[in-house]
Amino acid sequence: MLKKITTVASVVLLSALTACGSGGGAETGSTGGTITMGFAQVGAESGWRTANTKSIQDEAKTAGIDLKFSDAQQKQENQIKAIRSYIQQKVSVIAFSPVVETGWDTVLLEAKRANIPVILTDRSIDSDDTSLYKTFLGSDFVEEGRKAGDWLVANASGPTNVVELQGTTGAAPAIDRKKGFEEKIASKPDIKVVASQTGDFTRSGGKQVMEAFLKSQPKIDVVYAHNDDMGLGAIEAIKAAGKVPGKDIKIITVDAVKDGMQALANGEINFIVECNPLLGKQLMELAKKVVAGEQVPERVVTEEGTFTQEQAKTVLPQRQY
Ligand code: GYE
Repeated sequence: MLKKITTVASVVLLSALTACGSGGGAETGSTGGTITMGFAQVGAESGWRTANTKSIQDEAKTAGIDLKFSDAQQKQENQIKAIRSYIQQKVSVIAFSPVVETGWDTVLLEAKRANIPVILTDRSIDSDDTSLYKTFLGSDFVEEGRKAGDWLVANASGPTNVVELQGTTGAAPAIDRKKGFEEKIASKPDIKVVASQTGDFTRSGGKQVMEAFLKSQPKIDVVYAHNDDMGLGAIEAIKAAGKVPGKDIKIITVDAVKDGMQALANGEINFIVECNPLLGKQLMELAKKVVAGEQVPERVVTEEGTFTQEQAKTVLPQRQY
């Protein structure tokens, strides 16, 4: 209840700020002047998200783009409200990271009718109408899942029971990371996913679900967590159950944020697939082009790698996030 009130209040506040802001002068759009970007962020659910938000805020400043930023607390209805408020404010461009894949057509059609270009960043949407957005900048999540699966296929010996900690239900990275992983382990019938549940991409969610798995599953060999934070939560649950993470139960995660890399270097995680959150610079470049009416590629894929425990030890001191 409290959360709800805060959210509504912040949306109202957002509109109030708008009313003052629009008197301030800077005209936007392709006619020149300052570009205003409305950014509807998913939330602050993970280390990845924190780094992503910082990158967007820093790079907007560097690019001289006036950023209006909102945090939807992982709720689609909050993101829709924020997008509507950006349309009302007549921003030059709207960018957002859709919390789930479906249910965006109505609000994006409103943006299109208002002639405000939309950029998808980090996560994509599932819609037949690709005219609703100009471009999608972000990772290939299916490929990330495949990399996790490849590592397990190469490193598993004998019957291997896997428990999966899924990301937010309906979110592109949760759907795709599951898919890519399953595709790869299908080649080894010895590897079985014995339980799979969402931990909502949070540390507390990962811990809770892992506690339940440890009680209900007689034999767990591997945890596949769709992000570092859930893997870190699982580590706590494994330790509390008197087992050794990284040894008794192997852990594979996705992201490679600092806390995850630290756990990898310490031997508590076994393998991390990288997902780069530093999308701010490319996003601002795309925004400038889109507002100027220039052509942009439909899809911009982020390049990323993977890390073993040894590699984590080497790169950890230079990690930015
Ligand atoms: O992996 C996870 C975050 O959408 C790629 O969202 C992003 C994911 C990231 O909560 O940590």
